[in-house]
Amino acid sequence: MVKKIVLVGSSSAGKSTLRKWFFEGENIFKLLENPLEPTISYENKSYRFIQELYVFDLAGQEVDRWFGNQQEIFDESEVIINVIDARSAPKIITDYITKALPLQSSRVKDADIFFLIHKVDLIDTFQQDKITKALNELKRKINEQEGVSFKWYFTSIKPSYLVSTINAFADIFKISGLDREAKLNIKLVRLNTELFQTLSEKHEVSMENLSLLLKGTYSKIQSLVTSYKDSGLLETKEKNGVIFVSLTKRGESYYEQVIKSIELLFKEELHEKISEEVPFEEKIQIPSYWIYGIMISDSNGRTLLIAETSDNSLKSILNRANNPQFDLELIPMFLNAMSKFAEEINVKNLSSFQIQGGNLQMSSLSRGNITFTVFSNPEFKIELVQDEITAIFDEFFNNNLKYINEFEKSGNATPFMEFIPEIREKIELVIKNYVKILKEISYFSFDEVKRLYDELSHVNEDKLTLEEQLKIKSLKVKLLETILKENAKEFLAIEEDIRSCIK
Ligand SMILES: Nc1nc2c(ncn2[C@@H]2O[C@H](COP(=O)(O)OP(=O)(O)OP(=O)(O)O)[C@@H](O)[C@H]2O)c(=O)[nH]1
Ligand SMILES: [Mg+2]
Repeated sequence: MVKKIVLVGSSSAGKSTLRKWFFEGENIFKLLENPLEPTISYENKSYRFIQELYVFDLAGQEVDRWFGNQQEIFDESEVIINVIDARSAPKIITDYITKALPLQSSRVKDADIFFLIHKVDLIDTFQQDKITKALNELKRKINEQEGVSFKWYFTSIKPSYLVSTINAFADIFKISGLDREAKLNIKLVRLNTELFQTLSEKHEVSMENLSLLLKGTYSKIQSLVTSYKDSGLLETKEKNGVIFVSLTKRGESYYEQVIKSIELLFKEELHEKISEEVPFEEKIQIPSYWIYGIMISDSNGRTLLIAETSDNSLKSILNRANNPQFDLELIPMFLNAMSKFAEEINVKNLSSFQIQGGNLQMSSLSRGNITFTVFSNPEFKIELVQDEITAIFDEFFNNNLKYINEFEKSGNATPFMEFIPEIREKIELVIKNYVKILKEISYFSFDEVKRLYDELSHVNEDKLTLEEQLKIKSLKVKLLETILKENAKEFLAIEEDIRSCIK
């Protein structure tokens, strides 16, 4: 799925410069010495950066239009990056933010909005402090009045600020889930849990009201409702042309047995919704596994197989609420609803998705109707052993086609039971190998890599051939990708090339 990023802000703030530097690897000295032409209307470019990205770079001269009667330019965007000239008076900056922020609640509910106070190299620390104070004050005020917050960063492409600018982008990519291919936004998890919560409280709600209450787009809510309707958890009724949604009896018990526990899984991210009355047992000993377990399920949300790394390792992490009614077997219905959003995402013909919260990471891989989900520690860098995990799934899938076909008809999961010890063993091997890889790259420091990026940015391109210049550009972009993805393996693959350019 292509993700849309919008760069907006007043004229000459540095949007196009940032875009050229970040996505195209353009030399920072050239960008500073030979300014770009002011953008007219907007430029939209697609970049293959971690994933397929569409970047809309809007003209600053028309900023009133973008926030006025042409707001549709922001539709379907994943990330909106506002670039503000650091030389602006603090009041101008806070006014701008006050004007840009409501876009999120009014137009682009699913987008993350960030503010870059750019060209920080042109102001002194005294001015920086003034801006910081004004922004903190605004943050406090907005949070008090509307319960919303915003993220902002000082940035510059001047060499001495480059590393902190990279860190700002890394943060933006992480928060908005762009740092990984096929990563589902945590907001989708919230949408799921709030859907059940709302229906449980209000019993019957129209589709329009659901979309308003859950602050989600109509099409997203519709797709969720359809998915749970297919599983028999929700039902819809039409009255005078209006569609009303309610929980079925099964849906009610599903809410008690699963959703209430899931709400707590992503505690940090969903914190606004967590009420005090749910006892959250911090005391529960959470085993420190890399992988808690795996689950194989079908597109009807039925479980074929659950393999826990050790007894209750998966159950205890998923049921942190200690919900006595919690049922592990019902988790696949939730996974199934999630995978609906990942259907457009295709990685090597296998659709997959990943959700990462403060407590848990879920990585799924589907083939046909069957989904393989790995539940792991959020720190687990699954990409380091992705091939091995895919191989386990492929082997299971290919060796069991007959049983899988039977399961589709009968729901009989008994034949898969005997594979549990085997899968457990294989997962253990994967973890052993993972630990080995971790050791190998333990000397690895991304701060070191960022310094290398800095060195690469300093390479004097004047004496280089056009081909060599292009190579450096593409290496810079690749290097940024590995930094943002924190992928040491990918970095090691290009390290030699980079060092040869620096020499
Ligand atoms: N000192 C300094 N100058 C910068 C920096 N980033 C960009 N600039 C300069 O700022 C000027 C404007 O940059 P652009 O990228 O064209 O600005 P823009 O936001 O795209 O402007 P519009 O297209 O008119 O909306 C250029 O002269 C850049 O060289 C920075 O970090 N530091
Ligand atoms: Mg521009």
